[in-house]
Amino acid sequence: RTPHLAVVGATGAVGSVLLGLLSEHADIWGEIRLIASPRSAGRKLTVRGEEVEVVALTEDVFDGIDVAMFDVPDEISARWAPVAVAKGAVVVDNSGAFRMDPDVPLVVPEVNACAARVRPRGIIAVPNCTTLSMIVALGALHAEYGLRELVVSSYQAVSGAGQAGIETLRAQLSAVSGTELGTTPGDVRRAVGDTLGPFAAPVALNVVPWAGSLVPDDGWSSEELKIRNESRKILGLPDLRVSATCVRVPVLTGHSASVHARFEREVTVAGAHEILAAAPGVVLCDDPAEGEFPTPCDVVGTDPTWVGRVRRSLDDPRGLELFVCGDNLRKGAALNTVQVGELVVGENSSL
Ligand code: 11C
Repeated sequence: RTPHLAVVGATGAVGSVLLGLLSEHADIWGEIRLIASPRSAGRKLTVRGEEVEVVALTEDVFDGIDVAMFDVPDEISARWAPVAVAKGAVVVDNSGAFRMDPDVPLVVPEVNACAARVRPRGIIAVPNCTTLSMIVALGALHAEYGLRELVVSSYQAVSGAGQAGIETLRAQLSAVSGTELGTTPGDVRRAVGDTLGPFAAPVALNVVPWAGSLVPDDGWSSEELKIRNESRKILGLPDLRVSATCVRVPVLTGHSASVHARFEREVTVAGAHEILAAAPGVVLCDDPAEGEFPTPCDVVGTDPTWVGRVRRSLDDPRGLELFVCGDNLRKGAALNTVQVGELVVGENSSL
């Protein structure tokens, strides 16, 4: 029979992109049930051209559901994903609650689709949007050259922090626009006052070298360790050397990363171009002489990982430098979730 889908967290920033994707993709679903907190119950959202009423999260909402896509905070997923599984659903979870659980595969279909088949807990996890902004391109390069080390600096959009992040940047931009702020120490901070929202410092007219929470581990942030741990798990490289620095920038949507990747074999720019141009889910955009390189404002709303500024490291024939951009709400979250759900349905035998 046609599988039924539940979307848990349908009203959030990622949830609304997810409903848009379900409307654009081939329609493989029977009922699509929209679920959110009791506060949002009763709202009507459009999916596949029809209005659907949002229902509150309770045990009963998973009755008859085959696949449940979760986009909610970690603690909500931790509590409710096992409930959905107990009701017979396969859960595709976009939170951080299960990503590092050895009994939960962490899946990016272009890189490790096979991993989705082995899911002892009935849950498949989707990586963090920052990992997802680069991993499709790196997976393709790894398959050819053998990845050994990553040094990453992220440039993360405010929508990574959800609707609150978007509203914060908009409010701060209003406070600074048309002024001469940004010319003396602290003037922007004073102007935005207590509208820091989810960020550790003003994000308008600024960059903030902090995302996530402090991990009691010599100053690393949770976001930086997610890049390390998730990249290792997705690529099946438990000893991959990874150093990341996560930075928030005044961009609404579209995460970027500057990546130094070191491989087992020697690399060439022409070889890397060939691999990236042929890789599913990747668009090569690399002609700096013509001003062609990816930027978040050009790639927002698109599906692929965009790669440019490909260079061989000057002091290391096994090193590549690249700049990647991707929409953190699409491939970084909703699109990967939908792709994994479609993968599960495609297996049909194990639903
Ligand atoms: C951000 N990447 O940009 C984060 C948001 O573990 O799914 C996603 C956090 C996560 O703030």
